[in-house]
Amino acid sequence: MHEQYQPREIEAAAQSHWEAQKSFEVSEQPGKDTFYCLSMFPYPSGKLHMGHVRNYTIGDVIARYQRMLGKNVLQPMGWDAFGMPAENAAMKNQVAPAKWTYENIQYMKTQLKSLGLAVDWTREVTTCKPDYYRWEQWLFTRLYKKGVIYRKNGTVNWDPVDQTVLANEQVIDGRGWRSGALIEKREIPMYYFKITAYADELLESLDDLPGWPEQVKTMQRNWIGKSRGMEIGFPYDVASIGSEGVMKVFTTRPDTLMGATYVAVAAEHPLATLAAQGNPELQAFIDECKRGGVAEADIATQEKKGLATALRVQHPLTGELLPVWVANYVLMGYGEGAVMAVPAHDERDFEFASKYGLPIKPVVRTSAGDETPAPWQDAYGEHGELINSGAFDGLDFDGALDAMEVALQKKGLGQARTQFRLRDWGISRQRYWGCPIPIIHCEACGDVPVPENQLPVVLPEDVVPDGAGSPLAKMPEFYDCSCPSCGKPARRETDTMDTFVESSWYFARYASPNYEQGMVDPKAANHWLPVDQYIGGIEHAILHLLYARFFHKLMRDEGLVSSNEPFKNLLTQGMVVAETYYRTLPNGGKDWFNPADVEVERDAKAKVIGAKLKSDGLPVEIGGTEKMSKSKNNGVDPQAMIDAYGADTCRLFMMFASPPDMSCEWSDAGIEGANRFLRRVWRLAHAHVSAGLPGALDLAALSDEQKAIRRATHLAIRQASIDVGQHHKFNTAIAQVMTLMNVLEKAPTASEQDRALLQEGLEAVALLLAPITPHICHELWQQLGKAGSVIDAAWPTVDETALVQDNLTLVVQVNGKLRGQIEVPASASREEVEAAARANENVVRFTEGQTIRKVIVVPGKLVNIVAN
Ligand code: ANZ
Ligand code: ZN
Repeated sequence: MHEQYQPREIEAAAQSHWEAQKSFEVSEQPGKDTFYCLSMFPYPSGKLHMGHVRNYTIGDVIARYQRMLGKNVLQPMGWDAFGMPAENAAMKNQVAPAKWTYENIQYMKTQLKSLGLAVDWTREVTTCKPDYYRWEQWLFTRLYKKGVIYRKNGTVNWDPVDQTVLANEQVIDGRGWRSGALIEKREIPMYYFKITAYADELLESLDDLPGWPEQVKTMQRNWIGKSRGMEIGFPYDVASIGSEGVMKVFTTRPDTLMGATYVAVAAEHPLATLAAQGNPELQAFIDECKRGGVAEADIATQEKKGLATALRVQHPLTGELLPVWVANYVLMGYGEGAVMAVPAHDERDFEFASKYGLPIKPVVRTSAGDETPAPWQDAYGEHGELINSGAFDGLDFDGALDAMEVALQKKGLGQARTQFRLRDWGISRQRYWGCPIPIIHCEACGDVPVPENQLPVVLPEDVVPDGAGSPLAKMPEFYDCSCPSCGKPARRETDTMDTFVESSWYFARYASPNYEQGMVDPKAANHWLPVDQYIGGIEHAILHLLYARFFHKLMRDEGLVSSNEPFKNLLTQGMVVAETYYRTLPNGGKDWFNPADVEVERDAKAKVIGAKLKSDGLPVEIGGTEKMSKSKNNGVDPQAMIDAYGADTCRLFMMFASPPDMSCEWSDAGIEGANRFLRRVWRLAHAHVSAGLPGALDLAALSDEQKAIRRATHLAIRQASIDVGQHHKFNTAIAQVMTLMNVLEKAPTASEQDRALLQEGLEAVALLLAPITPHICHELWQQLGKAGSVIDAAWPTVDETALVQDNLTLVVQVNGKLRGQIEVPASASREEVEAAARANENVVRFTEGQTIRKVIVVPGKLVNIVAN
């Protein structure tokens, strides 16, 4: 054993051992408990960042711990390889997205391997490879035939200069991010997954996921947004509209019906189209609305605007004529694309009516009273007793709903309805670097799914996009084809799928990554699924997790998997944050400096009080801790840290800095500390091993002092087992090992018994740290003379007899001041403890000439003597 801790050699040796032994390759083993541990797979952006390192370390610690519990653990890894960054990089560097992506994968794979992850690399999945996306296309064609996927027109952001469709995040202040051109809304045909058909189940089965954070379930519930309400019909006023008909609205507040003072429709609503005929001003407004962004957040915050029309509809109960407005805050894609406006009780309607001088009629008594004077108050939206509502006056919310429903149903103008906020999932992207949609357009036959024997539709990999429209749409060699039904010349779809589709089922493919007869081998999939522990960032709390849950149910309904949910337990890791430093530029902007280039000054309590740039020695401002990001230039490159300290130190630092679900603050001092601790462990082990390994421990012959050491070992095992097993609190588990190390470092080594005790303690240290710092523990285990390697060792168990204490040490205070210690048998009575305390020589000295008024005994801890 080397005297010095040399992480480079140790880590290389452990990794080649695992590789040679195929330690992490797993297969289905009937009868053995399985544990499927999955970290969200990375996008191959180029290199790992600290967030990756944290995510994969957490997953690895859990996987290794479960393996030590005797389970058959699957921990796979792969690449979420399609997506826009590859196209952007391609345009910037004139290299094909495929080449860029595959090179990134190669590099990042070596980085991941250097972390020493217990990953079964034979199961690596790369979503941009045809052997993967072929099955996505296969499922697409099945679902299309079933009607779970359908085509309809959808609204997109259109860049008229680049002649391309932009994603919401590529539209900045209404302009294209590359061209700067004003963005238009366009209607184009798109393919949709009917996720709304699963809305109820997606909502309800959240209740079957006790292993998910409440916060994430709430976010999913809100996103699905089930609201109970009513569909209400407003009959056309034939005089102004020119025909008979009913305008429908969806409302969650039928109780406010008597307060409706106008109705408003979306720009795309048929009544808007009708009103615009011969009304150029209205037509211009409609065009303007259609141009705006399509992101829902924009619509919620944008200024409410509208235009009156000459059209009228009748109030369904009173027959009163209400004006029809076209308003930009009404969405075509939601409810009926029309609202009954109740300005007294709806904030958007209130703002609109105030602006355009429309009547505001309160019909609910709220905690704010019977009136709704400006400005808007949240209380106006409360439920309450009905007023100004004729026959409905005095009813409460539920009573009003029932009464309104009866009254409306009599006229055939109302029906209870549940509405979901969730929309169908539009997956068509007019992009190149994605999975081709397997559809052929034939003039005679329409949309024809590509037959199974013609799959996959392979994406050509040697294309460099130029940013002006989809390259596939300019490649006849791609789109020219013949119709699978009639054989006539036809055109292949050139849109690709949303990259969220690939990440919606990769977890199932890992079970049988090389299976060629289907999307998954049902036997393997059902053996491993559902995932026992899923780990990833909170930024995926909504879309990715919802789509993956949806896909799992789609696959279930195809008979591919038998479970209802893909992820039994979910851990959302906190962010990695670091201090930020900046100088304010003359133009008011900020110039951010990387922490590595800054020297901080600390006061005696290690609090940062100032900072200077290393290069010029002049001060910089301290900007507080923030998520590591390019924009704040506070990222720390994990590779530099691994190169400098080794993977074990980085892993230990990350796991010790905070519990996994909290944010983790990067600090140089922290990583130094982690490294120092590993060197301490090494030093003690080295000293111990150099003296020759001791014989067996003789439990019957332990002195009290020796019993205390053994007790420390087993206390550490007990606490660390609780911390890791029940709460994923790796930080406190590490603290337990540190406490144990303090004891072991001071332990005597004179006798064979002493050294046998130290051996037991060091073995416990190696086992408890093995999931966290696997390389050093691999080496320690061998050096401690253990047979087999530590990854095949079992998690240590507590010897309860070691925890029993014969004697207790109690602190003795006189008037609250520490004056000494006493040693008493663990079985001593209160009286015996008190007597021992009174007899303590310090106590005698400090109470001399005084009267003892009271003796307080805190069992197992202290005795306080009150005297004066
Ligand atoms: C009258 C009313 C009175 C409303 C009131 C609210 C408060 P959730 O809960 O999100 O489903 N709405 C309906 N369709 C709309 C559309 N296409 N675009 C914009 N807004 C629309 O919201 C349902 C409420 O949103 C409905 O209830 C409707 O306004 C509005 F005191 O109707 B309410
Ligand atoms: Zn045809």
